[in-house]
Amino acid sequence: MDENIWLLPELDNRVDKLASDMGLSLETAQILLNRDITTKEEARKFLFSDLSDLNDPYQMDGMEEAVSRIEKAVRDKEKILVFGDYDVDGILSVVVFMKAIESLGGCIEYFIPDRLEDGYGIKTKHIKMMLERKIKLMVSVDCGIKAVNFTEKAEAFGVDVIITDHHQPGPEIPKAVAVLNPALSHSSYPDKDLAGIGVIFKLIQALMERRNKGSVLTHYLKLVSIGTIADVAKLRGENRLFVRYGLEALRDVSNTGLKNLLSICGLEYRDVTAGDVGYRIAPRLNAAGRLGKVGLSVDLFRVRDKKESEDIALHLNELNSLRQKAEVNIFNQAVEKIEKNDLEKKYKLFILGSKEWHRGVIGIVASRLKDMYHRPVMLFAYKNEKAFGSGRSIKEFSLINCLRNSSRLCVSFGGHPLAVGCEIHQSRFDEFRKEMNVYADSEILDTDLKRKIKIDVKIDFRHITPSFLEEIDLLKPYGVGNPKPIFLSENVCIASRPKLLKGKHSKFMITKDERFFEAMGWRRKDWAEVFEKGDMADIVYSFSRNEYLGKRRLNFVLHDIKPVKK
Ligand SMILES: [Mn+2]
Repeated sequence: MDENIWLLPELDNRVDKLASDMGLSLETAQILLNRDITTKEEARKFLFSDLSDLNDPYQMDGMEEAVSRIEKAVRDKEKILVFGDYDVDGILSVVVFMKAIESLGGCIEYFIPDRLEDGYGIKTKHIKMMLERKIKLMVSVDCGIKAVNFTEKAEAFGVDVIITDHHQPGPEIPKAVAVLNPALSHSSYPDKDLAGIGVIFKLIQALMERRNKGSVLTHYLKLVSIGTIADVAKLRGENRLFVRYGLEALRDVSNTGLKNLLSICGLEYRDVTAGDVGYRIAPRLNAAGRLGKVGLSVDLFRVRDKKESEDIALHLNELNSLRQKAEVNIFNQAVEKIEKNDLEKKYKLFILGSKEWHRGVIGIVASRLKDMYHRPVMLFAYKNEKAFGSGRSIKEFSLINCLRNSSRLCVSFGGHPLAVGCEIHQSRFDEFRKEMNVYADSEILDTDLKRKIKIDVKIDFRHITPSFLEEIDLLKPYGVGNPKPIFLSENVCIASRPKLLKGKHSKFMITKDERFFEAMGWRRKDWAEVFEKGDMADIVYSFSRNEYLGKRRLNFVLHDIKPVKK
């Protein structure tokens, strides 16, 4: 059994005050403090804010200019082009902006670059396409903050440009009609974490409120919530509002495409969670872009015909299955290489490659392998004497610094500490791998390779009451920046013989203080083999509440279990 490290924070000395100020349990107060919510006002906002707490869109620099220019274009029937990106954030930004402009009576078309042919972002070559399409105003979504040359040229050709983006700017900002980006250093906008679709939503909010159409905004939040989650934006501040109200609104969907999308994801008849968006919805929308058919994902929401929309949804599902199959293949081949060669004992960084692997999929697999082995992983797809790599790292190790150290061996490279991409000549691959491994060996400590579990708070079974569960529900939606709370309970008793489910999961009945709970150890059959009835243990777990025969039941999802010596 591999040993995880349990991290339990000291009980915060502000916990009593926050609990009594808010009328909350000490455990919930500690969970809030762990998320840097320290005052009564912050707690009130986090737990109880509603759509009236959305920021004024005009707090974002450039909003006034952007709104006036768009209103002019709508009035004069000028052709607007929305320029997007091939990921979910970019695709849905295009969809919501087109919908908004059309509802105002404007003319709008879209362009999304091809992932493999064009790559990310706006390039000067795109001017030709815009002139051919007789565009008068271009609005970028989820990209464009570095399109300095493009903007200058476009304006010279008589095309006005509005940039909306959330990526970090370069040294120079494009001289556009307006640049909307909360990440700009001089921006006074209170929320820096908006996804691309959050920024375009603020623009839509400004346009609608000016026409007293603010009531339509909740409809937009459905797609805004999906884009925000898919872009792994922090679910705090305004993003938390988007997601809370957006996911709620998904209970009542009228758009045919969105309905069909939920249906192929198996989400028609239940509440959608952030996890569902990440694991079910986003992969299907992304699948089209990965395989060079990004337009399908836009069409899904735009076609009126029921049958046509159904066909598109099925097609997306198929593309996603293809992608999944490719992913499983690569994953299995990689695991085989790792196990057969005993790489876990030899390397702290895994670098593997094959000419059979698809460039568009290796990143996802690298991420899964990183989670499984808890160490950085780089996978390469060989093609035409070149090796295209995609890597993912654990937070203890900066993969981009490692790559920088070997940059002379790369044709190109980029990324950040946790995720990188690069291209190298295959002839230099062995040298590259050797050098990267030497660097990783010297930088990664043995404790870095241990998985750490961040526990929120210790809890007695006696404190798990219906009113406590209601309090905990106020913390939803969970996701990036607001993880599901993790509890520790000590000296609990395993009440009956653990069961093995489907040969791979463990199921426990656990008791203390005359309370009984069912606890699941997913994919941990070893636990059912190790523990016996009557054993004492410390458990680390989160809650899972499901509806069963009309009754809500509470289960535990076990993250770890350690025996207590009698
Ligand atoms: Mn984005």
